[in-house]
Amino acid sequence: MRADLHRVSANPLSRVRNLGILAHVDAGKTTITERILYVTGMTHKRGEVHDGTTVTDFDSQERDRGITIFAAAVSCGWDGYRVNLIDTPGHVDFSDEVERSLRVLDGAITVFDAVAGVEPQSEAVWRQADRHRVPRIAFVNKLDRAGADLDAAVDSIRRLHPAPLVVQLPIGRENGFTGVVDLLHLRALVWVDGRETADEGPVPVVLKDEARRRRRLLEEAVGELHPAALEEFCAQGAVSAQTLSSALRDLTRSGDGLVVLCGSAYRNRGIEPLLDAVVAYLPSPLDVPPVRGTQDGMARERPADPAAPFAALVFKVAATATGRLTYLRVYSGTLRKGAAVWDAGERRTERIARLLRVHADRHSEVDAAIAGDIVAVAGPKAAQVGTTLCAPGDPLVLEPPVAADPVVSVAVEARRAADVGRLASALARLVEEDPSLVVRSDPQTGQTVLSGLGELHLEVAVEKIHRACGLEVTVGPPEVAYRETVVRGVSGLVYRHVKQTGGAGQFAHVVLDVEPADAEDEEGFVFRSDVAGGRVPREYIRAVEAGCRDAMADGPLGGHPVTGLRVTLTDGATHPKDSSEMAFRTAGRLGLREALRASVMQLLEPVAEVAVTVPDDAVGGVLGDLAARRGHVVDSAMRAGTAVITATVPLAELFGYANRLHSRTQGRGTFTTRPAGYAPAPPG
Ligand SMILES: Nc1nc2c(ncn2[C@@H]2O[C@H](COP(=O)(O)OP(=O)(O)OP(=O)(O)O)[C@@H](O)[C@H]2O)c(=O)[nH]1
Ligand SMILES: [Mg+2]
Repeated sequence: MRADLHRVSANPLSRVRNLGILAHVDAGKTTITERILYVTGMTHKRGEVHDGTTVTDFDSQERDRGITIFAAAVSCGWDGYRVNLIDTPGHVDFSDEVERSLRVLDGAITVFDAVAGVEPQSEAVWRQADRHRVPRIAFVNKLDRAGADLDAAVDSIRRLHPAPLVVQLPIGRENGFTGVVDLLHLRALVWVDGRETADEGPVPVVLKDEARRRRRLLEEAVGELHPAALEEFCAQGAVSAQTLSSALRDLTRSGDGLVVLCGSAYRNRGIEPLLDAVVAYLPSPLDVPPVRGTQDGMARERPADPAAPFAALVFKVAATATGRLTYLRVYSGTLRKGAAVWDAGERRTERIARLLRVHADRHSEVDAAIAGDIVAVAGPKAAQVGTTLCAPGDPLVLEPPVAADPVVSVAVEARRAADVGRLASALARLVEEDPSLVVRSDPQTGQTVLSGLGELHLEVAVEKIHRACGLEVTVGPPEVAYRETVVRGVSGLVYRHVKQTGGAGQFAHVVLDVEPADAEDEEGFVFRSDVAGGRVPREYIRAVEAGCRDAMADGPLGGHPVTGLRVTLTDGATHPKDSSEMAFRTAGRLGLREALRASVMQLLEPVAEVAVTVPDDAVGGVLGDLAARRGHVVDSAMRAGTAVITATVPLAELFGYANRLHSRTQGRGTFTTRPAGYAPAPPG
């Protein structure tokens, strides 16, 4: 079954699959990646997460903590196809890594735990993948676990997708799970311990009826979604394996159906059929729509064609012992070693010194990369995540991934005064590698403040500095990022910005209405102009809007960003000589600032949805503790001696919760969180 990578590398684009593995924390993404590398012959030993021996969790913190923190790319060959794979982290604090990965992927395997089914973070990454329109197949993992139930897991998947199409039937349960019936070809695949590959054979007699029944259900379900399958079903009363397979490919790519497979990564069962499904159903770079970007402000499309001008998106940068590596997804054209490329972000030309095929922390040099490839390059000195590298003669700017807003901050300080400069450059490097981290200096205290997506995110960041540079860092208590919003606005606020101090004067007159925005306005700011009869020219109106955005950076309650408001410019006046865009921008800024001071404002704090899983006997204590943390229980469910309590809790109250839960439940309780937006903070 081992494929020959060299043979694969000569294959055209249709034989490339760029995919990610997505799931809730601990669903088994890294273990699946590890087994894929094993069955494709890329490794000769199966690594384990708990031993710290996997290929993709190679960072020392990942090994110590037993979780994935950084998305890692690996490449392998299967059945004549090249599979570029990104193993992503499941912990919510690292969801920005997932976002950046999703931006450059053509497809994904979403993994579910056969016992827990859909978990909070599986839902979050599912929605993330929806936003990027990434076609997916599902793998229900851990079928060997006590309590594993494929049908129940599939039922919970219906929450995410209305048409799960299960193409396998498990053979044996829990510890006795040995293989699967392939419902397309009605054959059994059984993995015997100690043997490398699956034994293929007829469907076990006891499962024959059930396999036929499920095959029929699959044919009906596919027929309902796919015209060609329906036609065959009506004409012949059945659908052939070949028709099913091509229908499943279409349904996967359109997103109308979700192919579901199952197995146990830990026991190495179900991996080969998963790879077969990846190449059969998930799209190649040629099957996804041409990438879109802008050129001189005009929208442009680029086909995934090696002969087109070169364009690639930077989705990761990493400082390594041998220098800076820039990870690229090539969307069009061909990149050769030694080529000059245009860094559209920094606006400078860079030379590609080395081109590398990525294999987690190891790399092999190649001479060229073509459209559809994921590679790392050495040479570019300043390219940032989200930047486009492109042909100097044909510059294109691809849409960058959107970085999440940081919600938690800590003050950081070098323990030794002599290390201040080193800390500053270490922080700068950190932010470069992870744009969801932000470093700023607090204007009031002069302290350096590091902000990120959660407590763990910041802890990992600080520890990284410590491990990489040997720096001792003092870290302050975590604080959340507040926001301000309008509860009751003002109308007809008049602001006149007039300056006559010799030379050209400044004149701008604006009248503003400010009111709370509708909850659906996701951006948090809506600007409209109602000015009659061209009393204010269009470019000045745009300047007023820009000025309002400036004013939203610091609100009247405590200098926090302002969100959730609608501003209407109702009137204004200009001066024939002294009016300018700058004057109107200033009027917009100072006018809105005054309007906000006159409005009734509300402080908002970030809130998280927490799902706590605890043994029955600890429920009372956990509920009391959540109430003390201003939590609101929204759901609780009991299942086989454990309870899952879902609550919304202010993020500020969740600091240190991991330790608290651990001690309250003698280590038997676990919890996960996900951001749940902002909610009014109590006064004081
Ligand atoms: N019983 C059982 N355990 C498994 C299986 N697959 C993975 N595990 C275990 O589940 C734990 C988590 O596995 P990982 O592969 O690290 O999960 P992950 O999804 O990569 O986790 P994060 O990267 O931290 O989100 C490890 O202890 C694995 O050994 C499986 O099929 N059966
Ligand atoms: Mg992992």
